[in-house]
Amino acid sequence: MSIRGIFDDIFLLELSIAGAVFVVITVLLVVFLVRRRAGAGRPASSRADNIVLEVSYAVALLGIAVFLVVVTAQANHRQQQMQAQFRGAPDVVRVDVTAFQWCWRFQHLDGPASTTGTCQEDPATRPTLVVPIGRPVELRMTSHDVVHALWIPDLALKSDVYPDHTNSLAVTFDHAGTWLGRCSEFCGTHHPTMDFYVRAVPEQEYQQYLASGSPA
Ligand SMILES: [Cu+2]
Repeated sequence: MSIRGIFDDIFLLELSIAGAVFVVITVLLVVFLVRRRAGAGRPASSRADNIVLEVSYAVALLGIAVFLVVVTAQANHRQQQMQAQFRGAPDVVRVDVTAFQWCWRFQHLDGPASTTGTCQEDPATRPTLVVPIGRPVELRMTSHDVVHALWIPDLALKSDVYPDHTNSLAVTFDHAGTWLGRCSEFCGTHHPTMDFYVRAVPEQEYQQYLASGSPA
């Protein structure tokens, strides 16, 4: 199970519950509308309350809310455990990530490789974080100025990035690919262009990158 997998499971569960609530409410609404129209002309019920029905409804809602809180906390705990395991792995790849107005710098602790760029306008000048496939990668993130947030939408990874503080995200890339990363915290004029790439490559290519300092 990956971090993305845990996220997908919880999202699907919550979507299913939301969908079921929508269907139940819609069906009840239609049923009562049809019944009311069929009985048009009859006086409306003078009954002011229905304690059993109202209490049952409140208990059902409370039950759903408690269930969602518990399963979400459990999923969060599983993610934290997975991240702790990645951070403690002997072959973990550590990268210092610095956010600044308005781009990113990635400094590999395994070697001299450091990547930055100009995020604005031209995609060719965006920085690319190169990581190996199959090894845990820990991103240790801080900001040079204001609050930013690192977000890789396709991998369901997101973390705030603060000045004078280091946040950590750990993840394993199990296949080769390139993903778009963004800043998801409004941080000033060029916030919308603060994009970067993450590229997962085989170990040998990663070692070449570390030695040369530039993506092959
Ligand atoms: Cu931003």
